Amino acid sequence: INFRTPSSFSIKAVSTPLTQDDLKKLAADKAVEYVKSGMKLGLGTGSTAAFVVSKLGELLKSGELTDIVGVPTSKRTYEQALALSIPLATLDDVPSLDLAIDGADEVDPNLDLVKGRGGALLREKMVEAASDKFVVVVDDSKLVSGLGGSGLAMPVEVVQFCWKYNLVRLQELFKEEGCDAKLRLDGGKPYVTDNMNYIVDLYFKTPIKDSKAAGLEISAFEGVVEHGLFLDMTTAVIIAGKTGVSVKSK
Ligand code: ABF
Repeated sequence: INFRTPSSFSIKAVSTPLTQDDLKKLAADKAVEYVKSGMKLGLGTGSTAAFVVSKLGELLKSGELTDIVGVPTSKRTYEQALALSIPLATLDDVPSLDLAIDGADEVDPNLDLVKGRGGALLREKMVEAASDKFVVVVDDSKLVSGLGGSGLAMPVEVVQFCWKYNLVRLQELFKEEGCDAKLRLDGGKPYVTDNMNYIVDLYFKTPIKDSKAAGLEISAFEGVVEHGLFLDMTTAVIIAGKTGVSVKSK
């Protein structure tokens, strides 16, 4: 990855204790150093990505960055970027992007990801797949040894029609991993994505054995729109921890 900074470095943490938000902001600020004027950018979703968007807004306002175009990965990010006067487009207008920056829910040693606990997985995957480089910003709580190994959800976006049928099929598919599948709820009602679909969250007792095969099998189900396994997409991961910020790239 040809960034303005070296591919591996660390910054000494300041002596005051850092909150989770401080860590997210550190990772976000580091990622924004990779943005250059004139770039077409994928704008991620989630609390870490929100720090990225807000920094981009600041840099545009101060004139340090000019001429960028952002493609948001959710309605939330669209609203945030619009409020910051970041010029916006969609993949219809700008089908190929220079750089996308987004958060993640899990990062494995191969830099493969689980994403979508924030519900924006479909647009995230479309935008990030259309980008030359994809930089992930996380605090170190997101690092796992195997995907699905955090005990938290691996989301699958499904059409509303017969969602229960797909929920059962997904749970069956991962019997060996001790999978529990649940429809995501929001205030007691099904959570509805920006694309008017539902989300089935998969909870694994053990990490997914072969995530590539799993992704293909999930996608083969009719009515599955997208899944939260983001494989072979990452250019670099910026990780903020109590001892500093580091960058991992393949
Ligand atoms: C998006 O936001 C995701 O794909 C992921 O679900 C989530 C991470 O959020 P946060 O940065 O708030 O932990 O990047």
